[in-house]
Amino acid sequence: MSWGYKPNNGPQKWVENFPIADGVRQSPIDIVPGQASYDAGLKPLDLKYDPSTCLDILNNGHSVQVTFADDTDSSRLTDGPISGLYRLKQFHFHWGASDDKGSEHTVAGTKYPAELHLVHWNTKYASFSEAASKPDGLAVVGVFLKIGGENPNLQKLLDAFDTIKSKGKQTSFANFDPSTLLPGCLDYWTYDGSLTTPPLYESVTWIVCKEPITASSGQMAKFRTLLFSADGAAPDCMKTARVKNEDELLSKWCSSSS
Ligand code: B30
Ligand code: ZN
Repeated sequence: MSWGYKPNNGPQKWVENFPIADGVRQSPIDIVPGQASYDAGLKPLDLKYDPSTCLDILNNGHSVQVTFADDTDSSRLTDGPISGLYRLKQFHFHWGASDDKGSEHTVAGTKYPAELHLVHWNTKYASFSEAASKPDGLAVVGVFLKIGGENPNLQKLLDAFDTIKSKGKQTSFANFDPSTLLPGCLDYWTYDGSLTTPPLYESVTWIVCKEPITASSGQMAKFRTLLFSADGAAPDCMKTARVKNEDELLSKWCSSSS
């Protein structure tokens, strides 16, 4: 059985096939702003994205992912907490079954309805797959989505969802500028962490934007029309929240009676 988000294959079970799940720099985490230390040496992020590197949009069975050509430096991240140049490989989202949960990171316990991840790899390595397991291999920019006005830039993606409803479906997605999904202010929190899904490599410099972007409740509902399941199988709506606290409650709480 492959990994997923159900009780029988979800985050609490991942350790059985991916022992690094018990590692020391696992993501996501709860970010407690008052406990973060101010680092005057941190530079502003320098993100440059070329819309012509945008290739396609894919339902990979655990998220919706937009993939970029990464054979040149045209779409890249520099500065911020990282050194060197990291190329954009893909972005994807995590969301919940309802608007009260869905983000992976939380801010002082607050869950957002969704979280966008822009995944970049360090060009000191030869490729994404080589970088993915290295301690300084990846830099992921996380952006929270909160409920607010309809987001026209997000809508361009959502309009493609009917075509990629089930697992394995893919369609071309040309000329999309991912910087249109970034908040106006690029202030961030950063820490050394991991991939939040298998293979859970401890290879990610996390850069989590403090300012969320907005999506309407109707737009959030559109995410939940995507399916984990392939065509022909029983439809199974995709919701990819780890819901960390609930997982922990399930596994750690004991009762003195049944
Ligand atoms: S995340 O940003 O920490 N959520 C991967 C990339 C970013 C994150 C998590 C995982 C990743 O590259 N996983 C391995 C590659 N995947 C393909 C993929 O791009 O999404 C292979 C796979 O499962 O078997 Cu999924
Ligand atoms: Zn992610």
